[in-house]
Amino acid sequence: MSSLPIIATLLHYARRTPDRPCIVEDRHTITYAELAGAAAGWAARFQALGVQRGDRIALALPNTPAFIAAYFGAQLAGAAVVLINPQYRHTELNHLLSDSAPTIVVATDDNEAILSAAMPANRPYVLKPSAELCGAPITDPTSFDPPAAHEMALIAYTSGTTGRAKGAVHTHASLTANCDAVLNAWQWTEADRLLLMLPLFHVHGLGVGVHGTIRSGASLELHPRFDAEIALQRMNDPAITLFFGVPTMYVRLIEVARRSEVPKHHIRLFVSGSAPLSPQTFADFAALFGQQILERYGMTETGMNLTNPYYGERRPGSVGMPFPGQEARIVDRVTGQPLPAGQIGEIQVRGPHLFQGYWRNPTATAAVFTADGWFNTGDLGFVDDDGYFHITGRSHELIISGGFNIYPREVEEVLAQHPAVVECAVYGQPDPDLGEIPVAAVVTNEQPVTADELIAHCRQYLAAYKRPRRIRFVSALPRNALGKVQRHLLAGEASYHESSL
Ligand code: MCA
Ligand code: AMP
Repeated sequence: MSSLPIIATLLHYARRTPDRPCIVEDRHTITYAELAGAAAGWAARFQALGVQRGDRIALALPNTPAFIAAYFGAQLAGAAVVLINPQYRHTELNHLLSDSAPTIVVATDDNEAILSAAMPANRPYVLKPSAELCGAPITDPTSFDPPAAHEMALIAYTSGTTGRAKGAVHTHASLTANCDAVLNAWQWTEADRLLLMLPLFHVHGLGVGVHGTIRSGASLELHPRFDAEIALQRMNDPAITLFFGVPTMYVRLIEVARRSEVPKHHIRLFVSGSAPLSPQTFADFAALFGQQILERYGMTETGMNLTNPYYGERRPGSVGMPFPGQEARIVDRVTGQPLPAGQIGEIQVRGPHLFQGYWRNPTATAAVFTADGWFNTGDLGFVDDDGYFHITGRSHELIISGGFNIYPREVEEVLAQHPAVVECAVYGQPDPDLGEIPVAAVVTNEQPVTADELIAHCRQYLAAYKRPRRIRFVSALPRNALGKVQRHLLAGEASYHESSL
């Protein structure tokens, strides 16, 4: 099974252990044979709609078994999947659809934003509530040739510093390499069941949660989204052995467990990633749940890069060491030369898990790879004397709120379209629940406008998590001698030119 695509692993288990549970959702259990059959049903449907090898199929679906079946069905038909947050609005959708140019867009019948944004060329396929749990009839998967390892499997969009999202292209080989490193490091076996409450449209939920489950022949319990109370209830089930979350989820689990009670759980591994886990949350969780959270570090372009050990010391505030088969180092940001332990520089990673490049964007791809194959993550950090990596910051202006990424420029462009806004700057402010929240400093003209109106304006054009949680009306933005806005000053000095508006 060494470098087989994940879809081929699914077909393998469907033959070998057809009746083994794969997805548990609500009161339904979907076996390996049923998921593979439904994926084949989707593949047949996509082919009937004219999908060719190498085409793109966009999925804008909520967390349902149909998402997972359509995902593997698209790959079985030879297409690459484009992941779309079903909450995206026109600004985000227009860019994603015109850039990835999918042949088909799959969305639910209530998602008006995507159904109206899809152009005739990317025909919307409307998923209506269907009698089949996985959204397609069970079909014989042996009539399809699984894709080859080098073929394109996934395009996951990740915002660039310019504010325009770029599609990170993964082949089947990079996804499999990623998955095998994770299985090995975290001792994932077919006896495991993952409580999966992360969104499937990001690499965390899909590339780690779903791929890891299928690749190890294990099972997952799928939820529409995270809810701390439901999570605590479900942890009572002895079948559940794994939980993966972003730090906000752990903050909320602690908060609810303190108010109610800590469940008697059988979870052998709690993993945190996508944003920094505070040592306080690590300690509080260990005291309450009797388990140390394993923190790891990943990226859409690379999948998983660094992990604290499964056996051995899980060091709070550290993201651990490279996964098996991968390399990581710290380099000087100017010279690109490796730095000794203790010195802060840029984190670079290398290995078979890396993406192929940005979709139709060789310039952006060239900018992030060195000649000898190292990927510049844009994250800053250092290695301590024991080889544990620590992240200290980012070289770009990303805000991570609840594990969702927000690029200031994208929000600023939308705010600037409001007739009352003269100029604005968006920056991150620490938040005990979400890690960071986006705040906008806004200079307005004489037209009266309230903070609520500006926030509502952003909600109209962008996914809700990107809306500024606070608007500061200021008389001017801090700029350096070159006229560039100094976001760090806004972030550090709450009273900067605060006006009385
Ligand atoms: C929340 N929202 C969602 C979801 N969760 N939209 C779609 N799918 C979801 N699963 C919406 C909310 O409805 C809300 O919109 C808006 O986002 C902001 O929510 P907020 O008030 O901030 O909080 P929340 O709704 O309580 O959600 C907190 C959360 C959520 C549960 C922690 O942020 C979450 O699921 N985060 C996980 C993100 C993730 O998986 N990131 C991985 C990317 P409205 O106000 O309209 O209701 S990084 C990655 O993949 C790399 C590889 C890595 O290292 O992992
Ligand atoms: P994305 O582009 O959505 O894949 O987000 C990747 C970014 O999330 C990384 O570049 C980091 O900045 C951040 N990230 C992921 N895991 C961690 C972690 N454990 N600690 C700190 N930052 C993290």
